[in-house]
Amino acid sequence: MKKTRRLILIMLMTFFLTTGLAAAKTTTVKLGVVTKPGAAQNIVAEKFKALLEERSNNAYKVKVYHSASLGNETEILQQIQMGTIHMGVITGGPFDTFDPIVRVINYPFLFKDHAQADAVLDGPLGDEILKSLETSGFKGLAFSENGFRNLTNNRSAVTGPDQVNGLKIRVMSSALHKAIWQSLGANPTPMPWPIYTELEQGVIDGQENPLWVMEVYKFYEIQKYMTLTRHVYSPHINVASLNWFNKLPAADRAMIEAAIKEAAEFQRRDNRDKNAGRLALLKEKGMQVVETPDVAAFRSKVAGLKGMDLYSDPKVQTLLVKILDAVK
Ligand code: EAX
Repeated sequence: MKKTRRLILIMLMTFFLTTGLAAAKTTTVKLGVVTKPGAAQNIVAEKFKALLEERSNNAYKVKVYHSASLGNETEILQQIQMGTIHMGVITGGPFDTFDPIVRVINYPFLFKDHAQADAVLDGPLGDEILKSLETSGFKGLAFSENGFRNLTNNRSAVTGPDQVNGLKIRVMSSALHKAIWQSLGANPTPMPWPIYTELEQGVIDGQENPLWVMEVYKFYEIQKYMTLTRHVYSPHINVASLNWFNKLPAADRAMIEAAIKEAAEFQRRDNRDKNAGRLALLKEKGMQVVETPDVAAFRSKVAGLKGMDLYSDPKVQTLLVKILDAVK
């Protein structure tokens, strides 16, 4: 009898001890995105959450803070630098002020298609960009995508630079994106996401984003014309706070890195698979679409950008030359 009681006691103690330990070991990863459920960034975040929680047997929990509940993309990045947010899936544009090297991938008309973008970003040149982010406190983990950006507006159908002249458009918080649209003759204003109200109220005539944005954010309700300019291939950079990440055990770092890379690849495929359906839907909703604008005319307007101050940092210029060479 005594023996049995002792055994039960030991079993109970073991139970409390192990569950207690397991609870103490759970790490909650705070991940920020500016967009809402269904958006490209959220698809990456949710897939990463599922993969990491499952593979770590819930030792890691991922809490996705979406819809700018932690601030806009610049503010999320600042909090990741400080380590108060652990991870983020953030559009390439706003990285501009943290590390000018990202301007290289946002260079206008750089990639002709997805295969070319993947070859560069998944290769050594992409790694150089991810590595460079460490100087500003980010662990660069993977590239997922917003996609090729297209112009929408309410003033007139745009077939070439002539109709862009004087167009009031919103751009991301990025010196490069502002310079691109100035070179094209527009009147660009940097504003953080979201921008529905500004478009609805007519504060701006237009904006530029990939097809999924026009669908998920219902821009077809408030924007009449769309032109498939594909002027910038817009990646997301999936980052972690470098300080936080470096303190994790090596096996956990590898698990996180593998999970976010897989989530990114999953999302890129998902996004691309849906593009044809999106274009059809946007037309059906009444948007007037120019599918083959005068890209050569747009390109010649932005040709001077690579010699501008924006690219004058030797590290940035060297990488730009390498990437331009790789996509020839
Ligand atoms: O997904 O601010 C922007 O235009 C970005 O593309 C944003 O991430 C929307």
